[in-house]
Amino acid sequence: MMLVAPLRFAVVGHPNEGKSSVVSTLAEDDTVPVSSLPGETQSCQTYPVIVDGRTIVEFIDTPGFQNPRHTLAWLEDCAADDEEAVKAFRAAHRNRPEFRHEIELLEPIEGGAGIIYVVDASRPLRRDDIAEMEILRRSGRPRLAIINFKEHDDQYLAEWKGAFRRNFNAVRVFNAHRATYAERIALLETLKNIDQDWQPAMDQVIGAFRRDWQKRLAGTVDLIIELLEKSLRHVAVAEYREQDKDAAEERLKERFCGDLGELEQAFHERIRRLFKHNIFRYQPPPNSALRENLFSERVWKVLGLDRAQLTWAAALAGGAAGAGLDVAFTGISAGVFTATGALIGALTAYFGGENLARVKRVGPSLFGVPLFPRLGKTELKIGPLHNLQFFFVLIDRVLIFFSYVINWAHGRREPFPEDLGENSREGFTAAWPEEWRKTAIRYFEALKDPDDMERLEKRRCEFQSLLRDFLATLSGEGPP
Ligand SMILES: Nc1nc2c(ncn2[C@@H]2O[C@H](COP(=O)(O)OP(=O)(O)OP(=O)(O)O)[C@@H](O)[C@H]2O)c(=O)[nH]1
Ligand SMILES: [Mg+2]
Repeated sequence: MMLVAPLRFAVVGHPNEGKSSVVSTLAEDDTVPVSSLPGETQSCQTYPVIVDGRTIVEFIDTPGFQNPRHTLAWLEDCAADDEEAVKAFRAAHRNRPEFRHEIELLEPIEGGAGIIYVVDASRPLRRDDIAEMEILRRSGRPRLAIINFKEHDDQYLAEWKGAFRRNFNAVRVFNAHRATYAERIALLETLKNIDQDWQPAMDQVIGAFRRDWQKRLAGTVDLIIELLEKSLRHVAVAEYREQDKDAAEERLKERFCGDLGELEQAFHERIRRLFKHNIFRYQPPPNSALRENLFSERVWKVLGLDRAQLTWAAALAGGAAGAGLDVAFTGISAGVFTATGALIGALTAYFGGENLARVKRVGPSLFGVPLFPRLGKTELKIGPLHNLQFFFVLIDRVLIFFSYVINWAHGRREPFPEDLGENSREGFTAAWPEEWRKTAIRYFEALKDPDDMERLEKRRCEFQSLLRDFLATLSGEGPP
């Protein structure tokens, strides 16, 4: 593969229009400083996109124009050609504080960077904007205008578009807060087409973005599989004295559920980091089932399979598996959750006796008979929670988390304002085609018998490939 130097794009515009937010989203870098106060960015800062240890493209954050009309007036009076005039302007104003931002922002452009001009088109066009566009046109560098709507107000859009047509090679709507992976790729495609010289390099950039994304999807699939298998195998063990039995049982149940909750959190965090969200931890929308404990009643009702599907699943599994599925089904309808909506308190009923068992006594004994029963300890074991609804709830929660992760633009620093509504079905699996649910159930059944490694491997592979396609679809990228 031919290697070319990384392309550089200077993201420029008026103060406070969202330049830094656009850089942050495009470079997937949440360290870029963004602020509601104009003047946050005072000097140029380069943010590279690194794939497999190699910088493939660089986005340069710049300070907003400070004095565009005076700058333009000087350029108009300058005898030199446009590009030379821009150079001369920088040389002549190097020590003038009132042009400090212009000197700074024009530096990467003079150095050959492409231009991405950001405007918030929800406000009217002003004389300063016209001056800024004219200055950029005179620089002679290829230029893309980005319309970053801060408010959903397009009454000035026609006016803006007219001005863009005169001064830019291309225009795109790109929202720094909401841009998805597919929209980032579409923007790169536009950049590729505004200058023929960029095409080979941009093809490499787009190819590297795509491969990197596929790698992250594959990494997510691996993490989901590991989360499911660890959760469905988890057991908790504790020792207790006979006189503390009830309290010890309660503590163990709580610990067991706590362990599973922590395990789930840890895997969600790993997925978050895979998508380069390193600093900001956004809350999911109010009413999201992700805001609630893994074992809350509402989560088990709104996520996973619905009652008809669980009955169907029981029939599908048949025989021995049916018994376990019955628990999932009747468990919920018979009010297995406590008055506070927690599953923890009611775990004994939910599991049946077999999974919450006193397994062995520890302490001195003779032919199996404890010598000092009041002094000896009993070991109590709980788990594994091999329950179909638990399996589907885990899948739904991790898929919901994934869909929030990939739709958090890195430039966005505030939480999601959307309210999902009390009874919204946020989960995905209940809407899966029947064939997919069957594949998932077959994998779940195979997990019960890990000794049959060949069967488990086969079922796991089938489920992995289903997940890979589904994640690709959720992220707007077709299957690889
Ligand atoms: N609602 C909304 N707000 C945005 C969007 N883009 C940026 N903002 C907000 O606008 C403000 C300014 O964003 P920045 O990215 O810091 O703007 P800037 O152009 O870099 O500003 P300076 O560095 O001061 O010139 C911040 O409060 C952002 O959160 C957007 O797409 N939608
Ligand atoms: Mg800024």
